[in-house]
Amino acid sequence: MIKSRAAVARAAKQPLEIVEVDVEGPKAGEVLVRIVATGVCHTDAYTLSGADPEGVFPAILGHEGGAVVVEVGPGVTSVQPGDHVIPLYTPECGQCKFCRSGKTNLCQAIRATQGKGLMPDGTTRFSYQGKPIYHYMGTSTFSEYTVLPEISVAKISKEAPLEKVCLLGCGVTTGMGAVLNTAKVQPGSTVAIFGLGGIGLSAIIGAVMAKASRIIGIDVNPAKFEIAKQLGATECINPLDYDRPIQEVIVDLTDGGVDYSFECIGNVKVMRSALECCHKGWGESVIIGVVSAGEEISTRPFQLVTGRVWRGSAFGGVRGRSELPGYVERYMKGEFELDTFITHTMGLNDINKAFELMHEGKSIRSVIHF
Ligand code: NAD
Ligand code: AHE
Ligand code: ZN
Ligand code: ZN
Repeated sequence: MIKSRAAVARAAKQPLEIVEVDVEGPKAGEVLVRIVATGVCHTDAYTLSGADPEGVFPAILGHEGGAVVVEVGPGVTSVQPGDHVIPLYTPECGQCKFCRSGKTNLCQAIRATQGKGLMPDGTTRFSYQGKPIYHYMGTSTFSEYTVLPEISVAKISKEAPLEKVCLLGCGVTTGMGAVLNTAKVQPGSTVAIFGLGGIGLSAIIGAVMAKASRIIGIDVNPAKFEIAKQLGATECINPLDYDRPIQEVIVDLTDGGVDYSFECIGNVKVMRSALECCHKGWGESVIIGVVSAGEEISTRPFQLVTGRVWRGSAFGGVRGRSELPGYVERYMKGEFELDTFITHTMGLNDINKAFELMHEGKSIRSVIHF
């Protein structure tokens, strides 16, 4: 058992509490890692809000980390102490029906226990004053030390700065991957990106890489437009500036609609706009945003009958263990940058500030340094 500084979510809607928790060592097939840095993603705020049907408390949130392996449990062969890893909320076992399908990154080997805040053996490694604390998304990166299944770590180059590439643990990979893997945006395409936070801005980077001809950024917070343009948005629009539905505005701007759209907010009304701004006959809309329990999407089926396609993307369709190290390499070669995303850095004691900045629309990503 070791002590670890951690931000504990005691209950929904309450600020995180910084305490020293107990962490049990890794069991068979598990690894103990030291988190060097972690980003704060909107999904952490979503779960803390109480809207996540899988949200259990008390828990240690966080899923966008950069880490060093400290100890491995029996049977672990693919990593050893000292290795640098990115924790994966989408593991890759390589053996389940999903992994073998070649059609998805959604490995289901440990999905059931992960969704309940437990390790694959049905127990937790965290406790505080003798009472168990739940894991979150299989990662719990808001703790200096955390235990992960071996299939939930991607070994990366030791040269990569963990306090930056932690963002590849969720946000940046999700946005880029949704464009490059899920939608497979073609050169010359027109693209609309709804929501210019960490995910939407990463989708812009993906669209630039895919050589899209027009990249339209949409946000109700115009403070996001400057960074969006810096990263490659060709134009930015604010739905609040118009007195008609934004999908109509985009259809007019693009001679009938865009080839691809991405919803990077988590708003079912915007999901509808994102679908309906797509071009008749072929436009494809990808849902990335995560929505509260009980909410549903709607549109006229005619939208699909007439050729638009609605799909979704988790972790950008990226298979973490086999493909994420390649994203890190591409970053190291300078194919994209991460500095623009890191608008704030802070210590764990100030983690609640990171949530405030996100809700106020003042940050893209806050990175917590341990
Ligand atoms: P964020 O808070 O940084 O950014 C959201 C942006 O949306 C903000 O700029 C905000 O101003 C804008 N916005 C809010 N309401 C809007 C509206 N009605 N119209 C236009 N713009 C609006 O969030 P993020 O970290 O970028 O995450 C975005 C979404 O993606 C969240 O729902 C998050 O849970 C989800 N997410 C999904 C995956 C996945 O794998 N599918 C991964 C990461 C995040
Ligand atoms: N528990 C949530 C699931 C939310 C969700 O869709 N999560 C995304 C990752 S968001 C990262 O910021 C995901 O990967 N989903 C696939 C999965 O298996 O969870 C809910 O709403 O029920
Ligand atoms: Zn995330
Ligand atoms: Zn699998």
